[in-house]
Amino acid sequence: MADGPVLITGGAGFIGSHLADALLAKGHSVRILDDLSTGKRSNLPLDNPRVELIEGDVADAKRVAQVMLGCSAVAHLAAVASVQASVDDPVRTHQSNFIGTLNVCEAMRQAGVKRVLFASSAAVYGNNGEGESIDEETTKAPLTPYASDKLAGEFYLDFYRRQHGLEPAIFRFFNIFGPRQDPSSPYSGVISIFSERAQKGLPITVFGDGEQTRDFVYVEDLVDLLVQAIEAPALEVGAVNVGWNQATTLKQMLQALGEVVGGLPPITYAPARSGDIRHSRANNQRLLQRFTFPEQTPMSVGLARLLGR
Ligand code: NAD
Ligand code: UD2
Repeated sequence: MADGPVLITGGAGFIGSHLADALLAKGHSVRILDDLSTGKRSNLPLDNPRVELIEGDVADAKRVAQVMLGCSAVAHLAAVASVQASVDDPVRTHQSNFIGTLNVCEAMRQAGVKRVLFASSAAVYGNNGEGESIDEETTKAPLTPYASDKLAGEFYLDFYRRQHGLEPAIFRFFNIFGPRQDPSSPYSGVISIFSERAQKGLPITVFGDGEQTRDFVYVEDLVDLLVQAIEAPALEVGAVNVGWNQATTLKQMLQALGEVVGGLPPITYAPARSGDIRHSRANNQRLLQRFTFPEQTPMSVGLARLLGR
């Protein structure tokens, strides 16, 4: 791998800041481009001389071209990560979630940077494959501007691969959890919401019967895979699901949370959210073939770290 920092767009956010920590631990330098819309300076070890934080918008092509110069690789994570925000304001979120990706591709072409990781999402499958273990060939059915922008970004990265020799590693994340995930919106990740409320003793609302399942991945396990993709001598073509192929019900997750916290606040059950996916689980054969699996962080251990216990 060439010298020069790894550029992490969105590096002040939940996943990006964990990736920064992991790359620093492996001796890399990181340059972070973040508009701090949801990311925070306090997520980053800014006293480390190998960390550079540049405040800026990925939708600003000139800015992206400037920060790209001298970088060895890119992890493109910057996006409005809230699906609901994309539903409420498709035009604004498209700037970050699609134009930002195109700007990264173009800046890489100009600067001769080849390797790029892209944070795509299980949202590209929509409701397809529900109840099955979803593999990467499952028909795509983006139901929201967020999912459409992610899928379009994947196609553009593939165009730049064929046309300009970019080396994209496209990861479709399932449900990631861990410290620094923002619990402040009703549409934040369920584990971040339930953990915060359990810690504060505030009531928890389960939408539906609590038997719906998700394939939860602890953030440091995800980041281990992302570092491998940055460092791999070569990458195979095609997107890769990131999940454990494991279905955990919300009730099981709550039980684990109760054990970590030492009890749970009152739990109420409300009607399921409209359009909610009942079961989501990743077929991870491709991930297993291409990367070395980290040892899985058990849900209870991940929850304990999230709660600082
Ligand atoms: P996050 O909100 O914590 O991180 C996103 C970061 O991008 C923030 O630091 C934010 O300030 C920054 N950002 C947003 N718009 C920007 C812009 N226009 N210019 C520069 N910076 C900008 O969310 P996260 O969960 O860490 O998500 C990281 C990536 O992973 C996103 O691309 C998200 O879509 C994707 N993803 C996350 C999950 C999950 O379970 N958390 C699942 C699927 C995909
Ligand atoms: C995830 C992503 C979403 C999109 C989608 C695609 C997150 C935060 N969301 O949505 O962006 O990619 O996958 O499939 O990663 N719930 C409660 N109580 C609460 C909050 C949530 O019961 O206070 C339920 C919710 O109704 C759902 C489950 O918890 O059944 C998981 O919700 P989520 O928002 O964490 O994630 P998900 O899979 O719906």
